[in-house]
Amino acid sequence: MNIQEYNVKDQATWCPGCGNFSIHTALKMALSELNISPSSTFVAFDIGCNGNGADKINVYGFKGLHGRAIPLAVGAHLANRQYTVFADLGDGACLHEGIDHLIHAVRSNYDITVLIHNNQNFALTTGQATATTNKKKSMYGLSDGKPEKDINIGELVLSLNPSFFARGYTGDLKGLKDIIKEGVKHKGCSIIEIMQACPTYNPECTPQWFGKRIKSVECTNEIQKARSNVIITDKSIKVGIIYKNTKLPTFYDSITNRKNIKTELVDEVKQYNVKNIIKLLD
Ligand SMILES: Cc1ncc(C[n+]2csc(CCOP(=O)(O)OP(=O)(O)O)c2C)c(N)n1
Ligand SMILES: [Mg+2]
Repeated sequence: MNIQEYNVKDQATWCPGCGNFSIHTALKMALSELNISPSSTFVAFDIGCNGNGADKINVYGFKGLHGRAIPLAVGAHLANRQYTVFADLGDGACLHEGIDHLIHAVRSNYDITVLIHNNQNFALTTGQATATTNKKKSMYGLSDGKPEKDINIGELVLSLNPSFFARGYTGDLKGLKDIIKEGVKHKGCSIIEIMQACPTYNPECTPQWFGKRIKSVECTNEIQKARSNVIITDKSIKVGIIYKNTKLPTFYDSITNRKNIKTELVDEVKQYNVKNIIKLLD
């Protein structure tokens, strides 16, 4: 599939140097190389700078409320599993407004790919602290830094016995594209944390800053090993397919009453004429 197929006429409005350009390009490259057409792809977008890309890629999409990209993606996929389904959201949406959805998506092992744009702040609302912001960093409304502790996305996800966790970096387009491809191919809930450059609200983390810390790591199926690999220190941020367990059944495959049924749920929806019910309510 030609990559041009996923392009739209409108140009994105992100700041120069924003990692969202890289994430969109990596997603298009991954879909193109996997030969998945725009009309077979569904992306649930969130609110934020990431979500402002909702109409900047030619796929089926839905932009929901803040923190709700994951349940939208889950619903779309359970209704029609022939689509390749993504949830695309920011660190704020994922760890604050919608953290419950991340937890349930992992424990349910829905067969979707979750792209978490981790720019370490609530960017669209001009740089408030999130659970991934460096604790000492002065942020909008919190000049002395945030009072709360951090959340490491990898540690959280690995504590839930996931089937796939990866971490990519927007400065490594090819690496990110390869990770997204593996996430799509994996049967189960693929959580991909993307370390995202944000030159406007996180200018300290320059490409040089990331360059010194980003280190690639081999995939493991040993959870303890993966747990040590997701730890972020001042010297290292490990990227790659960090953990994969191909033995866990997906949510749909665990539903006994759907066994051997060839139709999709969307094919089974009946049309009802509600006119008479509405009349009764008059
Ligand atoms: C329920 C709810 N809370 C807060 C907001 C305000 N809001 C809009 S965008 C945004 C920041 C989004 O941050 P993040 O999810 O990290 O995405 P980014 O802009 O960094 O890509 C916030 C707090 C909202 N729209 N809805
Ligand atoms: Mg953010």
